[in-house]
Amino acid sequence: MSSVLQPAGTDQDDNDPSTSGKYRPVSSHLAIAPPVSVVIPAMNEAENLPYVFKTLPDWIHEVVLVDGNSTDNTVQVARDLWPGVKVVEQRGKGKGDALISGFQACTGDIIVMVDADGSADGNEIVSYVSALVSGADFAKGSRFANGGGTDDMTFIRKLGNRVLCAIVNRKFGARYTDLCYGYNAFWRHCLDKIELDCTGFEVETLMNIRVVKAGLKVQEIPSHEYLRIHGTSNLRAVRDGLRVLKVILKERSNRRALRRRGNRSPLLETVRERVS
Ligand SMILES: Nc1nc2c(ncn2[C@@H]2O[C@H](COP(=O)(O)OP(=O)(O)OP(=O)(O)O)[C@@H](O)[C@H]2O)c(=O)[nH]1
Ligand SMILES: [Mg+2]
Repeated sequence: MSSVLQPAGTDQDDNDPSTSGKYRPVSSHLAIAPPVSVVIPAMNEAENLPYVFKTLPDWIHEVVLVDGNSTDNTVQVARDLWPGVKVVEQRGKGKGDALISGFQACTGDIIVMVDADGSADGNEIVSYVSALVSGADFAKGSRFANGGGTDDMTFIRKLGNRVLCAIVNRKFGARYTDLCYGYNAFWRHCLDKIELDCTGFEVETLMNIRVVKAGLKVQEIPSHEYLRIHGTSNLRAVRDGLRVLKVILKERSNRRALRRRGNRSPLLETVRERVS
């Protein structure tokens, strides 16, 4: 049998450090080598964490929980449920700020972002990871792709998401079916290309715009969003919708400015000036 046809994770040369023990089966037909980190932003989610951790696959390399100064026992519950959990105490405020801190603390090659309200099913992580190991840079969850769904969006939020998504598609040449969704995964190297710099719920929109601007390969993954189990949403449709719109307009004007400069980045300009 050719080595190419051998199933990953079996019959490998145990003396070869580049392969031995590296592949882990993640489903009945897939084994992967890259370590997967899961980042969970959590603010007062102690009651929901048991549902979140229950569905996380055991092949995950690490779980990073970013605690937004919770006043309940979110951190203790996380430690009890997942003894190796890495807890990051958030210094700033907002979901965007939490995710940026969480991404920095990750050591995996693949990073998955999962909400802590019980709305995301950890069993879907394998679909995201499959897309990434098959060639995508960014696996973007979508509740409105074929096979996805949501139990947790009001009519107004669906409408807002749809309109904002249409604007992003038109202005940035994307073909997204969902825009403001917190369940996504990507290779760590994407972070260098998208340089996140926002604090609130607009973070997902900013990521979705920047990956398309950076020319990264994006694949949508159908995902089902369940109802938040306990507690109330931290999102406020109008306030956060406006923040999303502001981000879209800002990214659009940055793009225009870049075009006016002939698509030259400031760094490239400096190098050119020095050379000439
Ligand atoms: N660390 C941290 N986590 C936050 C912050 N704001 C929101 N989160 C978390 O981000 C995730 C998403 O927030 P939600 O309030 O569920 O917002 P949403 O999913 O858009 O709204 P729902 O659909 O109503 O649940 C949850 O796990 C929150 O606990 C924050 O400021 N800091
Ligand atoms: Mg939620």
